[in-house]
Amino acid sequence: MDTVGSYLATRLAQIGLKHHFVVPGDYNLALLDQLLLNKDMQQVNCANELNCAFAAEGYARAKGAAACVVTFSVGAFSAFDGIGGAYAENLPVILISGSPNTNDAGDFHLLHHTLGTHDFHYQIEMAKRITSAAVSIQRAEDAPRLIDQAIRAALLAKKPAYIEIPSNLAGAACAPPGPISAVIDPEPSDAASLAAAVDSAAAFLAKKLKPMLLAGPKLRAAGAEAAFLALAEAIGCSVAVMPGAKSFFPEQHKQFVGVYWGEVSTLGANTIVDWSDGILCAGTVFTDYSTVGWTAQPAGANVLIADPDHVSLPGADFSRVRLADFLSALAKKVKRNDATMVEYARLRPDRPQVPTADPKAKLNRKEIARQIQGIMTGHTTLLLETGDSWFNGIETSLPDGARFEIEMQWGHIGWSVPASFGYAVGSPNRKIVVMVGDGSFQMTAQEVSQMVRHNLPVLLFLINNHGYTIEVEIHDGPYNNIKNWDYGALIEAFNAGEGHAKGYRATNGGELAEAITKAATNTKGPTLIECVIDRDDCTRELIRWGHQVAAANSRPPRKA
Ligand code: DPX
Ligand code: MG
Repeated sequence: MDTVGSYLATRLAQIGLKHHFVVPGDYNLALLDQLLLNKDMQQVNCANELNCAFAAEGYARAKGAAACVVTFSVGAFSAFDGIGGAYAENLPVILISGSPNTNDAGDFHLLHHTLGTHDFHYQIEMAKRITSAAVSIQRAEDAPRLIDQAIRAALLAKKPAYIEIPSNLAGAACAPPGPISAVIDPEPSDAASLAAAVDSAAAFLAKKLKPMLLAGPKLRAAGAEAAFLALAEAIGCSVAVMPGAKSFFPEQHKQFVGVYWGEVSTLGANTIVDWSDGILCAGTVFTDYSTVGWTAQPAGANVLIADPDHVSLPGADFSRVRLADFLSALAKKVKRNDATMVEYARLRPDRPQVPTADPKAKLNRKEIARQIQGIMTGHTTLLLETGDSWFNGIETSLPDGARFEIEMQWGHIGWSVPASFGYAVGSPNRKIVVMVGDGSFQMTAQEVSQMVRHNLPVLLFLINNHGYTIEVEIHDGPYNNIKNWDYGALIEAFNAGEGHAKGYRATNGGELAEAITKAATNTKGPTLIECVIDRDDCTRELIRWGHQVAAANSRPPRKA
């Protein structure tokens, strides 16, 4: 026989997890013991549950799925924020929470860490809103069915799942796991719907004089990057990506025309999107942010939307069509049409050449971006935190193999610190580079200490512009000022005599270059480089984008 905890551990290992992230608490201690018995997985502690959920979120970006284990209410409520992020960002993070002993409800006990009422159901009710499946195991014999059901739902939907395990059931006996195919095998497309969708899409594209492709953030979750590339090469047309899909199509590919983000696009992507008469949007998500305050949203008769399990085009809709199946089948049916590439050759702006700054001149964000560009390789994963880091980093040209992570849908400042920790645990052979603002860093800074603990050489560029600059551009006030910290000293304080973190402060280009050189030699721990710039040194793109988003946010209410 297995136990509920060992069953869960086996399933997590079988879906490819080599680690799970935890914060202990008395409701989950027996469960953590059971998970530790599984030698295929390591247990990784986090400093708090918000960071734990974000670490798992980052791990899922690297490995395709993740798990985090927290205690009841005091832990789970914090984790919910990161789980909401995983939901928004289409990442299957399994949240596991310890919960009250199964006898307590019937005994009418009041319990610690709860709301102080006899109701212990509120947590699963809350979890249901931010997961694809939420289960509570109240009898050990139900565990195999409920655990399989929750994990499968998460993997299929690429959304989180929630599993609640009472403190007295983690070690209780249950049946051993059956074949893992029951959990991981994908749902096939409906064959007839797929064929009809492909026929309609091929006819749609054939009628267009200037077709092109636009990749969106859900493309990776749908496992459709390779099929998208195949379709792009079959048509030979221009390919733009949304900001949340940067790196989902190789940027060195000759058909890559930039990041499409309305008027703040890179490489003139918007000019070709605006010119095209037939845009196949794969996994796109149009929000106020990604449409630049609703000023740039492809829609109408020229647009075909291919979602992870659905295709819609003018006058037709097809359900149960898996995106990868659709794109691969379509690639075999389309005609070559490179009109958008011919036009793009005329429209293509030169890549902005940023001149090297005088090494003694006051540091500015352009020089920071220029130097970060210089260290990008095919092994780099660049994580951009919410803030002007988005705009500073989005222009980075990614060499083949480089990856890029952004949390644009949830946009929780502070995400990048724990997420880069989780990502580094999941992908120890990649070079992890983070661009994070001072305000964001202050939210989750303590997770750097886990990078120290695990000797992870994450490289953090902390852009100290002395405040919440993006908010300054959207709507300024005294609330956008923050307390300055000595960031380099803080990082080294995490060593406490047993770590290799290094902190540097750069106020000019020369100091930055020197810090980057030193960082390259620190292979046993994180390096943080505080980059000090003026409060109003921000990108033109942030100002334009902030203006449009502010206008969208402040639309007056409609008259009744
Ligand atoms: C807030 C944002 O310093 O970056 O480049 O200076 O803007 P910039 P910082 O990290 O400041 C970030 C700040 C306060 N957003 O400008 S983007 C509101 C916000 C959020 N997430 C959470 N709370 C508030 N995005 C959790
Ligand atoms: Mg700032």
